[in-house]
Amino acid sequence: MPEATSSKRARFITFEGGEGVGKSTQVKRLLENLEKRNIKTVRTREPGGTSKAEAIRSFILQGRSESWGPGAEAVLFAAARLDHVNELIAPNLRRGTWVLSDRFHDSTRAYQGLTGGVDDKLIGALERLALDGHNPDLTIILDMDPEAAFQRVAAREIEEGLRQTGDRFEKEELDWHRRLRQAFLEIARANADRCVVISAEQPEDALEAMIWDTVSTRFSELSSEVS
Ligand code: T5A
Repeated sequence: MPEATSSKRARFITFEGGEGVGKSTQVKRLLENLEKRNIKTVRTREPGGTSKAEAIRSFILQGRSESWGPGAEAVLFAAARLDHVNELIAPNLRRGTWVLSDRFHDSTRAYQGLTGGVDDKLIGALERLALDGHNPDLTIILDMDPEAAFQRVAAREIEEGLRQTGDRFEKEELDWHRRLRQAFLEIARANADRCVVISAEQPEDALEAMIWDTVSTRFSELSSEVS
């Protein structure tokens, strides 16, 4: 990452993992914990974070790129990321604001690469292009059985009146998500200095405490901040 030698420099933390493991919930909680300690922090997400990247998000999540295949989708995610890095992540870090991102480049490697079959060379090239040296300082991978995570998402959707039953996921889909889980674990093994895997199968408060412990241990400057 450009500049960045002082122990007081702003940090870039990403959250990764499968669907419904609790990333958004914990990104919000970490933001609150940092702000309580007077650490200026922004929270963002991928795909998204800027107006151009949010437009790409809508296009992809509406299923409009599905027939293009995982290679073209990897390129779209990278295009969104390039704007996100240039317009939001890099400027905030430069001005000393910590950045928490709900998903980042590991999602492309896990979904489109390791699970979707896109060639590692293309994934690597897209990472170099979009990140331009802005690697996360820490990546928290929330890990849990996808079946249990689907139950959480189904419960939320029932609560929001979006669905009536909890049996949305077919076995084939579940197998795909099991492979996705292994992909994130493989990324963690290959990037052991950057990634920390935490079990997401625990109550929100306990998970929050474990994440805070991980972050404050990793960044010793936090222990000198007023709580
Ligand atoms: N994608 C993305 C790619 O394919 N390639 C890429 O490069 C990128 C960047 C994004 C989609 O795009 C794909 C991946 C995704 O398919 P999204 O809507 O952002 O779409 O999808 P998710 O990231 O999966 O978002 P979710 O909101 O579904 O999951 P979260 O954020 O992990 O979970 P969260 O915090 O919203 O919690 C889900 C529910 O569980 C409850 C919450 O209250 C909520 O109801 N919950 C808990 N319940 C019990 N115990 C806990 N500890 C809980 N924590 C949360």
